[in-house]
Amino acid sequence: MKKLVFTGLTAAILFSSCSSQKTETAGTEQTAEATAVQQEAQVFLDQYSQTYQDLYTKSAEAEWASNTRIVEGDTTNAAATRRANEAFAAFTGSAENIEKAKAFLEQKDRLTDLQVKQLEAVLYTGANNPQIIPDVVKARIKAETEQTEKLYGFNYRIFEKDVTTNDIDNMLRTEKDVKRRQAAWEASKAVGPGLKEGLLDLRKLRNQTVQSLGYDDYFSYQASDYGMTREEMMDLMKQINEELRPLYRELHTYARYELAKQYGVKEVPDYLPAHWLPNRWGQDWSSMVNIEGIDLDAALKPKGSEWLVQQGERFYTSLGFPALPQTFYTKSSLYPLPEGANYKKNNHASAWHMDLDKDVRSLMSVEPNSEWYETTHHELGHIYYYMTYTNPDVPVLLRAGANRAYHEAIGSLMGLAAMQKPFLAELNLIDKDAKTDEVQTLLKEALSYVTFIPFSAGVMSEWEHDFYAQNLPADQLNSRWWKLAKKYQGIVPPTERGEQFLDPATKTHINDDAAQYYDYALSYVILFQLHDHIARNILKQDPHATNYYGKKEVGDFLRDIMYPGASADWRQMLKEKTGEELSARAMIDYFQPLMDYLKEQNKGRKYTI
Ligand code: X8Z
Ligand code: ZN
Repeated sequence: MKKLVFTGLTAAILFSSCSSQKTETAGTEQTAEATAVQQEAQVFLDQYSQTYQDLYTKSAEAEWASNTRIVEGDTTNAAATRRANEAFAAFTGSAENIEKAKAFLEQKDRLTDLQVKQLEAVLYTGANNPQIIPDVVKARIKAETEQTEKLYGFNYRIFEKDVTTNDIDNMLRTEKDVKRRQAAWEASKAVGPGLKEGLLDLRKLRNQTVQSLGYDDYFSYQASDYGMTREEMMDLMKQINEELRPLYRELHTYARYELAKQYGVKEVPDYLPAHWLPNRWGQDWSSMVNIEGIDLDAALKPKGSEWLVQQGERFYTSLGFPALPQTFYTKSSLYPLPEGANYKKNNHASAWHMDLDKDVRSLMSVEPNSEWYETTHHELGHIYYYMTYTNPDVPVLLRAGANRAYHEAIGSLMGLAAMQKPFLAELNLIDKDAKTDEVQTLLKEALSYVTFIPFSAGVMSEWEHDFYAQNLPADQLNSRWWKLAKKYQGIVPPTERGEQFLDPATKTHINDDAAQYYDYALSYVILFQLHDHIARNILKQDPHATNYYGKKEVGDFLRDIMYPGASADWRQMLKEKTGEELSARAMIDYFQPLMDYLKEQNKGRKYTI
């Protein structure tokens, strides 16, 4: 989750980890004048940061209430959230703050690198809340709160019975009857139409907001956080997609034939029907494969939900990270609501840095199965990132990831590591001596990580790009979605999905984490780079069969990455830590052994994408 990480950066400047080094300037000799400017800038930054932290905390508290307690017809939480977010916007977007930050940045050469980064963060946040157009910002805040409430207040129903999204997901993972699968899939999309008006409204408001401070559109604004234009970001997405395409093509062919067999369908379809796949959006197909000797779902069930969270924490502490603060457990909302509760909560997992200090929380609906096992590791990655960059060397305004993708990568990396056989054996979740099929294991992983790329780098990124940057017409929203799903994922809907539906809006990020889903595609690329380095150079283990457990050197490596937060330059960090530029090389290498197997399996089969 990144909902509440408002800070961001645009420039690539050398990282310096010490906030008190006010005398070091970017290359120029220290003069009395420079010292004076630095002091003045520091006074501004200190004051700004204090108010920022205070208003941020209030906004986070209000959002937390809004996301954990959604009562139909009760607008108390929503109203409080709106007020808190308006106050945050009024401050961060105030003309005075923006002008001051700009003026200081005109004297960049006299400031420290850390000051420059903070001032850029001030401008980045300000651009999302400019008070030269206060009504637009207010309207956006209102529309955002309403959209989230609509999405998470929705009553999902299958065969006239109320169900949760966990129920739908479980059904899509296990149900063999195609008709029932279709009912579950369609039920999951029923929330879309009610979100259409709000989303169109949000597009207009999000674009108008950032345009007033010079960005082309909201997608460009989000990409600028990486120091990239929207064209550069889309080129990068295209490249990642193309690099993984040969493998995806094999997986797609394999899945069509295997699923047709499984569902007893004689004629193998050219494109995968969306309701055949074990995930609402076809982004993760891993539960298609059961590996003999590794039945994680069965092993986790008797352990219970609490165990999953505690085990996640144990993994991190085994690497030398501290225990979670007690308040994490007392203040988080980690499990599904009790049956019959008269309110709802946001059911998509997220992690929150409430006060940009010690109050860290997670919002989940953990059930004891392998999907939540991975998700728990993912969320704790965000939590440990928060805890690690909350240190005296990182000013409040730079308490964010090296970039947003790093924030997503750490926990997903731990999730990957926590699924590997030697690790599972150490936890006694599988029998140490069980002979397991390595190819099947790799296939299962590919069905999670590789299948995700066409969805994230392709469908999601391109749809949002077109939506925000090209003003995709309101009567083409759903048709464009399915055109992209066919092109990138090779997936088609079970029946015609006209414009009365809005299937993209069933994905939470489209509503409340807009125009940044490429973060996840990049995070997968980065996580394989990190994993490759950890396995080969730190652990001296095969990347396919690692055991990070108890390895302090791995913890040290990750801590060094997380410690500076956004005061580090993300490109330089990657180079320094892995010896490589951003590249899908490690990911492709990892899955290379699978290619031969899949080609063999797919011999004589028809390729359609
Ligand atoms: O949204 C998430 C996390 C929260 S930041 C659970 N993820 C993406 C998704 O579910 O679509 C993790 C991987 C992809
Ligand atoms: Zn995340």
